[in-house]
Amino acid sequence: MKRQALAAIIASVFALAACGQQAAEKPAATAEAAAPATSTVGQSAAAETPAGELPVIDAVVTHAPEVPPAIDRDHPAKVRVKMETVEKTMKMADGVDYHYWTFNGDVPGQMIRVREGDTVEVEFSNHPSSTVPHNVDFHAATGQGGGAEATFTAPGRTSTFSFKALQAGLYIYHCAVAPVGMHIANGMYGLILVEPKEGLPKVDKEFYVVQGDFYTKGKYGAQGLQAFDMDKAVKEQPEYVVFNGHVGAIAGDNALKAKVGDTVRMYVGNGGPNLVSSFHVIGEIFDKVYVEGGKLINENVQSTAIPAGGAAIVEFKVDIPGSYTLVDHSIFRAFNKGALGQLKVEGEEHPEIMTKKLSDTEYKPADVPATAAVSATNVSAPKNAY
Ligand SMILES: [Cu+2]
Repeated sequence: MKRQALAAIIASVFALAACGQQAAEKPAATAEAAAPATSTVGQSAAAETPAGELPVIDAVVTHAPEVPPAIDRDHPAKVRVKMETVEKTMKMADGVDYHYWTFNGDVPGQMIRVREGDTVEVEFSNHPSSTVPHNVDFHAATGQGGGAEATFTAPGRTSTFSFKALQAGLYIYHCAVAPVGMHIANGMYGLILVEPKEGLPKVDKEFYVVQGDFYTKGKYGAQGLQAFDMDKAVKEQPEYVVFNGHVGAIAGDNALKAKVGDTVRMYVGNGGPNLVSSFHVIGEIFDKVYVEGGKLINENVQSTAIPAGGAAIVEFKVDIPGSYTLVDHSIFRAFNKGALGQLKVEGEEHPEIMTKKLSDTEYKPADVPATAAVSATNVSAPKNAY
């Protein structure tokens, strides 16, 4: 279980602001009730609570693969988010280290969850040990650089700025200091979910997964501390393509877990910097995909494209037990560069949906001499079988 920051509501501010807010919000609620289908940000803006009068809360943020809890507010708030950029060496794969640049100490950075209409106040600190300035470009923000200019921060400094989450969706955030590609390639990205005002349907399990491509001097698996290779990055030839920053971050002992009958929702981002993901879960069909993390919902999807600097929300009910493998279906990335994760599902078998192997008998087509037939005893399952 990874760290999870708990929500801390500032009670006095909340209570004071809530009183004033009820009076201020009433006209908006009435207006929306009169025309719910056509209500827009622009139409309701005039009646909204000024940012200075909003209740102030600390964001609940989580390290991957955990997801902050669903928002149960029915009103906007000023949500405070603390971000710290830290440059640190971590394990890329067995025997392979990499000097990552991170938001809040891991790749991806912590997941942030706010409500459509919230004001997000960002306190952005760059650790004194950093070698370069960092910043953050929120794709969820509207305005200059997504906040990149406002948050440009030298080592040992803290910057603050705020933005209003105008549009619901699942959005990438990333560092945008030059050379931008290098900062992203070193792991500086994460996801912010802007929940629609009406919330998202309840599900049983939620997971946070972000794909990224990494460019090391040594080839895949070359041991020791690996330096960033700018030439490979420019050529878009990564040695590693991984989920959640490290080979095996969500596989084996770290696999995601669910039970038969659960509805699973995955918030999937792609930090890039270069590759487009063909995200697929082997043995499952996405019942729903919030295409590109937006409002459009597609159904019965096998693989969904997630562009670099983009995201998607996928949902599916798990019907039978098994180990379901998450891949980038540009499949050499999965089996040769690390883009593999696992969702382990336990529960009752349902052979009416899929059986185990029921038989294994000799096959003798008419055009093959009897002596060439293969017996089951001299064939073994391939090592990479999933
Ligand atoms: Cu940076």
